[in-house]
Amino acid sequence: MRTHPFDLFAIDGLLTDEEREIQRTVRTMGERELRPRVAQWFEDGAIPARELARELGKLGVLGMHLEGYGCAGTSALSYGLACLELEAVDSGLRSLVSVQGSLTMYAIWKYGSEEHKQEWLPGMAAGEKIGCFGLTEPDAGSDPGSMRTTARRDGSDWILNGTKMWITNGSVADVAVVWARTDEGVRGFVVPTDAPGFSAPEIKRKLSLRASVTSELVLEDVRLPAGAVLPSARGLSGPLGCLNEARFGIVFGALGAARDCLETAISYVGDRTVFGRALASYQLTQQKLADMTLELGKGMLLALQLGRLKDEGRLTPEQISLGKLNNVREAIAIARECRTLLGANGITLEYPVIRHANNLESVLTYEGTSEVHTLVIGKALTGEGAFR
Ligand code: TGC
Ligand code: FAD
Repeated sequence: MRTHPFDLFAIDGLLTDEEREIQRTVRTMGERELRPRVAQWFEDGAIPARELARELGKLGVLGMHLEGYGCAGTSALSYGLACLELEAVDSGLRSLVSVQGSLTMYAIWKYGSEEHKQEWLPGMAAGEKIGCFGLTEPDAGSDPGSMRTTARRDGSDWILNGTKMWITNGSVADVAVVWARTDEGVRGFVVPTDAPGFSAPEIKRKLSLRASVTSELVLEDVRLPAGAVLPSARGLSGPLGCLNEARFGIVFGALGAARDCLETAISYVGDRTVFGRALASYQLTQQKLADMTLELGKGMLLALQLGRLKDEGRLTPEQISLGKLNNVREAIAIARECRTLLGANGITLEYPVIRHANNLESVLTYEGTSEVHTLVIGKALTGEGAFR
């Protein structure tokens, strides 16, 4: 008899009926509809983004933790569990959902005018419209405060110029939330992607997150009306407030990828015979499995604690950094260890493990690198900022 790693921690007992039901629904859809297709998307480096967005909209996961405007209004913890199940299939799918719901929709929902909300949120929740979030630039990633994209006034209009880099969903988006430097500090703009002067060339030749669209955003004298600015976001705290939301989803999501690797490895070592016995029967194998189970379970307990704090309105950015740093770091370690257990089979797309491991390289870097989150925690502990 085999016990599932999460059952050793009795994780299910820590969830409400509603949370378990949401998790089960997303898992079932992911396993039935997405998993059979995802290895091919990864191999091709191409996804049917519009079709996928509609399927995810129908599932109700786009902006699911937001209230009103066609959004489901679930708890944050339920959203985290949905991210976990999507990332168990592929980090690229969770990325699509994070960027749509936690970054672009959240920016509009939190900082936008009533017109912005009415215009974009219902269509985005349904997956009829796709959004992207342009913060990073070629020369400003970890340090978004050094961004060069500008927005200047021309009468009552705004004129945007600059380049954003590594933007998820960029070339398939209908709307981009673009952050730019103005005379009043950093402001956010709602940019319809058919605006003259806007283009979004796709970034090719990625070896990670291949089942996800990544693009540049090029803004050449993009003229926007006065109402395009997000009225309630001023300064860097605007975009960083959105990152808190997406990072929270990753705290859970990364564990989905890790769980999938561990489940695959446990099944594999039970079937694989080496030196006349099941690979599962060797002490070295069992030590690997036990160590990975410990890290997966501890990561889940941390995620649940952060989820409860978020639902109580008590979660701080520093706590999100704890979760993002730990859970992504452990997830990638688990993926790599599982890869060893699968031997040569571990390097093919016949199994999900190398795909997850490669994806997690991006997850380690985006939404704040491990180094950035380490420094956030360091600052919280010492009171000393060590970023510059
Ligand atoms: P600093 O001087 O500390 O702060 C500037 C202003 O922002 C406020 N603030 C925050 N507000 C909300 N949430 C947070 N987490 C915040 N952190 C800081 C701060 O209070 C201040 O406000 P005010 O009113 O006084 O002006 O900023 P800094 O320039 O020293 O930078 C701090 C640092 C390095 C932590 C920050 O810049 C950072 O997080 N860098 C990493 C950038 C990043 O994560 N980029 C992600 C881009 S999006 C993406 O990757 C999507 S991937 C696709 C997917 O999600 O699937
Ligand atoms: P850099 O900031 O140049 O960092 C390089 C190295 O230096 C890293 O190891 C970093 O940790 C380290 N470093 C930086 N500062 C310090 C310091 N003070 N002390 C010590 N070490 C330091 N961005 C968006 O805006 N929207 C998106 O939708 C989006 N999607 C993405 C999708 C993918 C697949 C990827 C890979 C990235 C995406 N990003 C997106 C960009 C992502 O957020 C950035 O790549 C990330 O913030 C790091 O920036 P950078 O790549 O410029 O690295």
